[in-house]
Amino acid sequence: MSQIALITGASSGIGLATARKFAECGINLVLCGRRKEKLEELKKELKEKVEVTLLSFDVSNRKEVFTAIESLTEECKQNINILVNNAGNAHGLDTFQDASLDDFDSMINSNIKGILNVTKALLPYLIKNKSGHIVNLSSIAGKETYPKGSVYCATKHAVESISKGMRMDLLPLGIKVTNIAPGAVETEFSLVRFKGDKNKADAVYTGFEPLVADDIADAIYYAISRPDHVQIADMTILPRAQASGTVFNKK
Ligand code: 8X3
Repeated sequence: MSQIALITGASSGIGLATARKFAECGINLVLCGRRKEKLEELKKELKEKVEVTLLSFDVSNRKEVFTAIESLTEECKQNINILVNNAGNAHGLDTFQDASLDDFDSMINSNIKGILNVTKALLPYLIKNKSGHIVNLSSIAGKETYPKGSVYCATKHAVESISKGMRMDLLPLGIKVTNIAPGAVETEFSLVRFKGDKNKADAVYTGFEPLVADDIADAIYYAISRPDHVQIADMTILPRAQASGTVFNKK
């Protein structure tokens, strides 16, 4: 049976790498993001391999999410069976006392409300199709809290909890839930966290070999391609030179 995957945050980083990996493996795609031009470029690249549909919305905007998902063709809605909740970001790396409420709001909106909005909008179709796999992108920050990361870490702890809760509640419906918790992956993540300060962003990944987005895309594909009776519940993936959120073996 041909598969269809919806990936949020598909215009860059782990989402983009996952789209490429899935296309290589013949999985049709619904690619979601805010940056329409980037999605169009990706569609041009992948449409020879698989069917690609684009949806442009902000995951934190409930109305936009539901309208976009409703706009999918009936055929797509009847066959969609994989959801990769990848969209999310860190805004700032500051002590609690210095961090801004605006940054807190941005992280809560994209990292928590985003998963809730997209999953609730798509879930009726996964349930109707009696087949489904939801992959939630957490972080090492969902396993531990580090200094200056209180709210980012809180949002990723929420993802961990939501993944566990979904896995239990969706169990009778036959829907698998996988939680993936990467450590340091060199993407636009740090550039966004440091609001475009490239020096600060680059410094995060110097002195060791970080993960790249393809490493996580491989793990996501591994999780969704297991035999039917196997459910990968949780994967924590670190660079060889990282032992925890803050412990690195830097040269
Ligand atoms: C991204 C990894 O270590 O910067 O979630 O929190 S980390």
